Amino acid sequence: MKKNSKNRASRTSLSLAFVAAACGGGGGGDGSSTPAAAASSSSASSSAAASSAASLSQPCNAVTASATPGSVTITQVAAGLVNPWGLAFLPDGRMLVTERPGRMRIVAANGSLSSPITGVPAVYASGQGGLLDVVLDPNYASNSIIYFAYAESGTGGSGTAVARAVLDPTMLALSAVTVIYRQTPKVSGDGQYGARLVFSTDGKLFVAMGERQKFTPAQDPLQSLGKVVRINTDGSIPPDNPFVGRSGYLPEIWSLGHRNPQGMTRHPATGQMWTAEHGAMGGDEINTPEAGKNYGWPVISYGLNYDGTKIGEGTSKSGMEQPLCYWDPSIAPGNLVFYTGGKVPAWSGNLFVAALKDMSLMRLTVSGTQITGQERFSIGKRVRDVRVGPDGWLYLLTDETAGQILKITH
Ligand SMILES: [Ca+2]
Repeated sequence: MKKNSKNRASRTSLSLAFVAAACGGGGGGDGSSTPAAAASSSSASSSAAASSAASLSQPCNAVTASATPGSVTITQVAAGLVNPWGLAFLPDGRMLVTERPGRMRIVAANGSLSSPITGVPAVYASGQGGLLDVVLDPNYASNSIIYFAYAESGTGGSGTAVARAVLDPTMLALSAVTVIYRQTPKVSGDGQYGARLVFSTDGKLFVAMGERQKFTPAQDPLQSLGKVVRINTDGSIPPDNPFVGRSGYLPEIWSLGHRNPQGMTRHPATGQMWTAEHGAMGGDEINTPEAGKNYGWPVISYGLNYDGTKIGEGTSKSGMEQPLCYWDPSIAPGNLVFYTGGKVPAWSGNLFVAALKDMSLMRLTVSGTQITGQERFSIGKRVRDVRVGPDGWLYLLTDETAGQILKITH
């Protein structure tokens, strides 16, 4: 399968009309359980407000990227995956892929799928829940350890959990499966688990988790809903975490006030984590979560509730961080990654963002922690994950029941 996707440079510049029209109607979120939009978008007014105050954020697509815009080629690498969620490249070039219903498989470079890997724990496969992200240990080549996130049932409902396991040399079985982290508390419903896993340069595991559609727990420092947490690989808490020793705070918390972060990646030069999170109706965000800081949900947001009512107190508040940029209407961001592949020099250091609802791949140009432009590539399928492959090209997972791995070349 091949098709071309033209950029929208000729249509855009700074037009607010483009902001409102390009990405369809309101409604963000992830998956079929997302409520439908009940009122018209607020993009024009919130965008205008943002541009009038330098301290506020701006729409991610306020500027159209100009560096080597143009078409990309989309090639199918593999098919037959059911709602694939997370992709990790193995040292030999094969891919370890999760499917949300609870399976994990090895995908060969030629696209052939292994049988499901045995030993994966029971997952709560409902709504947005199931088997989610997977990542290799930094020393995987010598220890064969992997980590994965999933929705787990338990007292009170369900919640995000993180397990580690050894991938057998046959690549067909997990052993020594150990749950190293559980989001607390478990709650009802099947939405907004997050969850992405990324190692820091010093070997700590960052876990980005959603607020389970419960709103205020994202601000509660005694719950891990709506938080980015930082843990050791055995699940213990690093003593230099920002809230260690502070009464009334879970010691694993790195940052607070997140809604549903389903994208997280490490900046290749600075080592800082960058996240993408779903807003409600509008208000999807890119953030760079810093130790101990509060990212505002549900007190501040650039989106509206699905019934069109205002969320919290507005778009800014003292003591709460602004996103680097936001999307309104929502694109429903999946994962994101910095381009380090070297095949397209003009993409070097650009941030690529998977978009579910918008069925696209966004290329954001970046200067420091400023988003300076956006180019949109239409994929035509819900895009869950984006990674840089060992061959230097981009690889996507499509969030479909007939899900694919796609390769993006330029
Ligand atoms: Ca925020």
